[in-house]
Amino acid sequence: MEDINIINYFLENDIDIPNGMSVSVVDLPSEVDKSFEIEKVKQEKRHANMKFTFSNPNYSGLGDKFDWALSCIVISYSYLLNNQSNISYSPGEGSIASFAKEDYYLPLKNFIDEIKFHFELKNLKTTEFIDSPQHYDRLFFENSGLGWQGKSTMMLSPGIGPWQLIGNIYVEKKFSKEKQNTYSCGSCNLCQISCPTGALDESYKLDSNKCISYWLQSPEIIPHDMRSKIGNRFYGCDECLLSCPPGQNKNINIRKNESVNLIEILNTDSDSLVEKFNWFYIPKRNGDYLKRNALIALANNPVEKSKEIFLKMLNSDSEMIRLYSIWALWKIDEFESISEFFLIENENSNLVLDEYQRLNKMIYSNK
Ligand code: B12
Ligand code: SF4
Ligand code: SF4
Repeated sequence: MEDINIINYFLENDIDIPNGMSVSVVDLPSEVDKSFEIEKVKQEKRHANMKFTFSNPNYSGLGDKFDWALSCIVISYSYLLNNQSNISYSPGEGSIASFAKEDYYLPLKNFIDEIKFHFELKNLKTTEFIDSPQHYDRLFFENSGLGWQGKSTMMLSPGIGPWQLIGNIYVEKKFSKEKQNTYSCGSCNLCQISCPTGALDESYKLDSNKCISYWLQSPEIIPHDMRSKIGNRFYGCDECLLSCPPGQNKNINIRKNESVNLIEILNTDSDSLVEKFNWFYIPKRNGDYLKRNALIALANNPVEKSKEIFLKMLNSDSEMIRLYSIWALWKIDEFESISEFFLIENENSNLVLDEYQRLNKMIYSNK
């Protein structure tokens, strides 16, 4: 019997493909193996010490993970469905990248669960991966015919561009092969020249040490030059996506990004922030990291009340918050007000003291 096409199979089995989802499939075994490439990023230290897929590249990058798997269904979710009017930002507003405006992984997970359930009823094995450290989600995207890898490293599809999240489900069933495509970015390099930090200077290679999206999720101390480049971003960065021509039809009328009131964020307790943004990747599930992001974004896009709130945050129990409050006051030219409200002699954290002394030195060496 001839293998069936995946879309026809879904139709015949009453599996509805929800709006925004694209489905394709690759035949297994595939001989696709990206372990070397992931390991190379690690060797070249472009992974900024992240764990994720870098913890075990030999496994995460391997296409033929399961002896029993005959196909891998690749599903992508184009999350920009509702066109909304564009906004530009007012002082005090921080931006959230479009993929994190709400938990867009949820519809993808739900659809994958439905497919999994269907195969389980037929006693066929399945294993799914969505944003897991165990699996490089872009692995089969090109082979499945859904699109191509752009110079921004994003997987792009015609009419959707980079605005999609990817999941995979390995199944113990064969389908007919999908058509291969020869899409490419051609001579375009708009993502490279619109990246505010130079993280994409080398085509198809991201240097995470320079990526704003990485730093806003990182538990490390954010370098000074990066803090300014973060601008008013509170979570995620969309610059290399917004500039990408194949995604422009999605761009033109969409609300550019979601915004948050940064002062409100700073006045909210850290646990409530983790609850409010529970779909974000937040190091150690500690909401102070979101306050750190808000301090940086507000210092870069201040309102009149910024000074007042930064001074208030100097009394925080968290050394991280005190450190960034000192920087924030320096950034809005209010460094000198620190000594009026804060006894630096009583500071017991060396990290905070170092930050204060470094900025102090910079001010005096510039005078
Ligand atoms: C770690 C991680 C990050 C890191 C590092 C990103 C990166 N590019 O590696 C950080 C925190 C910076 C990040 C940011 C973002 N991420 Co992220 N992230 C991941 C994660 C967990 C692992 C990625 C990984 O393994 N990278 C390893 C390196 C080796 O992969 P790579 O960059 O694709 O490398 C390939 C190319 O360099 C290629 N290559 C090398 N040379 C050449 C030459 C040519 C000619 C060609 C064609 C290719 C090529 O070979 C390599 C292997 O294939 C995945 C989820 C997952 N489990 O897979 C999500 C994932 C990649 N992220 C995703 C998203 C949405 C984002 C953001 C858009 C979020 C945002 N708005 O802030 C940004 C985009 C930044 C960017 N330009 O990539 C989506 C991307 C979907 C898509 N359409 O591609 C994923 C797949 C999550 C998901 N399940 O949907 N992310
Ligand atoms: S997410 Fe932002 S900082 Fe990172 S590569 Fe894209 S444009 Fe550059
Ligand atoms: S902006 Fe241009 S070069 Fe960059 S990923 Fe999109 S099409 Fe490719």
